[in-house]
Amino acid sequence: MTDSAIDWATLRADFPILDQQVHGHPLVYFDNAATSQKPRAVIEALTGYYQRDNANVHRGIHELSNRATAGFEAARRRAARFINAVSPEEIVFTRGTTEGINLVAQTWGMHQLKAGDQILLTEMEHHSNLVPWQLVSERTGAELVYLPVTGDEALLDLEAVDRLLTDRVRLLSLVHISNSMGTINPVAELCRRAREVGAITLVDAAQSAGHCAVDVQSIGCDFLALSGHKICGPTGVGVLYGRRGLLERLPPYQGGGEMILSVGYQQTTFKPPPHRFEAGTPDISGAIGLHAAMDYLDGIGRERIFQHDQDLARYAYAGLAEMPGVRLFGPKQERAGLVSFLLPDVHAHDVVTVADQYGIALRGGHHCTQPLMRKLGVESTARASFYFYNTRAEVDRFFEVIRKIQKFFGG
Ligand code: 7TS
Repeated sequence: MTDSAIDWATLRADFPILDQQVHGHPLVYFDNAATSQKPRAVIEALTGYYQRDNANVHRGIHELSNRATAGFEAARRRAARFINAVSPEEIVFTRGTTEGINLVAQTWGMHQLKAGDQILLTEMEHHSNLVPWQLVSERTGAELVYLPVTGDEALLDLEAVDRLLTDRVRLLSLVHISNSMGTINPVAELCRRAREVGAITLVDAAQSAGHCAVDVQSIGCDFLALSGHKICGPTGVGVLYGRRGLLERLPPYQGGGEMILSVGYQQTTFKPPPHRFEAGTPDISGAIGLHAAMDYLDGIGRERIFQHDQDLARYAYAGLAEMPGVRLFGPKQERAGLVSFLLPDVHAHDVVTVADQYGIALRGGHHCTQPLMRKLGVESTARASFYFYNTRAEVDRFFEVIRKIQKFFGG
């Protein structure tokens, strides 16, 4: 299929939710960084599973249980292909990116780190890649160190890497695409540098996995976390990739059924990864829905999705830059599919509230990057985040409404 063969309007029709009016206006959904919408293929995979196959996994010998188990494990193999893991044993199903990072923090972090060690993060991390490490730091005495961000463009200060990435660093954990700024970080290069000092690496792929090609082997990371709901899949399911040799050395995360080989009253032996990390009944339907989402996205091609989203972001950024007094955040050049901005003298929440009255869904706030907002000297920004079902016509509608808001607030 050539680029011109992609009919984005037809793809849009795969998303029933987009065809509705909100407050008397056609819905313009620009809150995709928070969660994406779901195509019919995913909704049907979920209902199909519940209508035909629902049973618990890994325990029954009856037909429905076998089907549920087969569906769940097929989803694991699909997830491995989606991020080019070497084997499905490297795929742990989680609730999402947050749980994936917490799993690494609680298993690897709590057991491996000690006073004198350093954890290297960046100043643009989402709270879910900050707070788990603060908890580990409090318990182990390991120190948190941050790669700085350079002002409103929010690029990583790569010159600081030489200074900060020393052999005291045991872990580099960083975001691939910033949810509040749209920065795309050079994760492969940074993972390579981290390996040179013997550090392990974790990539937060919450904003990248569904928006561009993500290949754990070419990135060269040890761990990578993503959320199903941001990549057209259901809420409540996500993936943690872990390099096999490393997963095998980690202790369990939670204890319970499904993750054991043999249990006595005093002692238990655990299954090998990935099952060692999946205590209790997993989100079976979620994994099956996620399988359908991954098929759907790769049917379009993530490179194409990236081009499309980037085009909308460039268009939106250029349009906002022409408006008087608008403060724009994130890279001027290579940016992912979102824009983060502030109108002069209008609170971001007011922008979002008025836009909603015109059917446009934005997000305003600190976007769970409070320390970064403080560093930039703001409380919040307004954010429009795009996906492949959004159009330039919708961005034009957004411009119209932003002009109205500026007029309304006397800008
Ligand atoms: N990491 C990044 C970069 C994110 O953008 C998010 C969610 C998470 C981690 C956490 O993902 P979860 O699925 O475990 O909650 N980001 C956003 C956002 O930008 N607006 O709402 C949620």
